[in-house]
Amino acid sequence: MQGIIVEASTNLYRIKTNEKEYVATARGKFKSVDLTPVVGDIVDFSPLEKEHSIVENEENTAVLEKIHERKTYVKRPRLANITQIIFVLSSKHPKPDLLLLDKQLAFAEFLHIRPIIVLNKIDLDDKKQFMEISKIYENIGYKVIRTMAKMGEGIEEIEAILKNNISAFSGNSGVGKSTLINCLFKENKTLEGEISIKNKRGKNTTTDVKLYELDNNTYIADTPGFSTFDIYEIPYRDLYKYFIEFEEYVSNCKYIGCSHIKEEECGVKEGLKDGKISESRYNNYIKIYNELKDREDHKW
Ligand SMILES: Nc1nc2c(ncn2[C@@H]2O[C@H](COP(=O)(O)OP(=O)(O)OP(=O)(O)O)[C@@H](O)[C@H]2O)c(=O)[nH]1
Ligand SMILES: [Mg+2]
Ligand SMILES: [Zn+2]
Repeated sequence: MQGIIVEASTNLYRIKTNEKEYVATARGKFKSVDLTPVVGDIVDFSPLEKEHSIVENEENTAVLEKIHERKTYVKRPRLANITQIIFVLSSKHPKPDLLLLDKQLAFAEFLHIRPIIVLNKIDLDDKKQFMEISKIYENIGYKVIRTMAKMGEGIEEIEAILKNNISAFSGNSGVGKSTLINCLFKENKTLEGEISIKNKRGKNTTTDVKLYELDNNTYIADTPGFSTFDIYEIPYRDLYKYFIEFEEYVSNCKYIGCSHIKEEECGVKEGLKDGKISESRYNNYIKIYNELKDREDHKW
């Protein structure tokens, strides 16, 4: 049988199929191939007869047989096969952190995970600065959704984008991630009264990630957010590749291996001068580049 791991603890995995849930062990064989099952993994498993049950008080137990090839993999928190990261910013209180956003966007591109941007709390933004931010990122081709989570506004659009995906939310504390997720579960008729992410969270003492099923084939990872620590995996010379709008200008650079910072006749800098590349994005590129370079230089 085939299912998806929605929860993992020490050598115990909760697997979900369309019909029911199983609790499975992995036995020793996965250790030998240096492959530990993680939340999000699609797995093959064999259900066990009740009398062979390996877990007390569990109806459906099983043994994990095989992990399917992962489409994506995130180390912190450990998650396989997520297809989207929803980056949540608030227009005000706290103010939008575009450096963090650009860092996380680059990291998502590096991991081949689709980024979606949510600008929340637009009700507090009387100067409508969220319009500027929307424009910067929509021009590049990113999807930007504007919401007022507290009032339940804009939730349908998020719901639509989540469909048939495994998504995780990320963003600074206080931007409204929990408020958004609670709205999503409230509006979902099939889950009414059945699941409360809040209650589940209260009971959950582990820091492990879980997947919550919002709808058929639609999951949300319950995570406090993504660590930007692992962004150091990106070699600084490659960073420009993950600023997706730079690509079409790079071919105009005179020097091979142009860093797009100090060089003359740089296509990216020309794009900036012509107003095709946003100053905020370019400045954050330099900041992140220097951060990555410092880190790499100090490794030795
Ligand atoms: N005015 C306004 N307030 C909002 C909106 N959405 C959320 N809030 C409020 O912002 C505060 C923080 O929201 P949370 O959902 O707890 O934020 P979070 O991102 O989960 O924060 P952490 O769990 O600390 O990471 C709460 O008091 C919410 O009621 C909104 O659209 N407008
Ligand atoms: Mg929260
Ligand atoms: Zn250049």
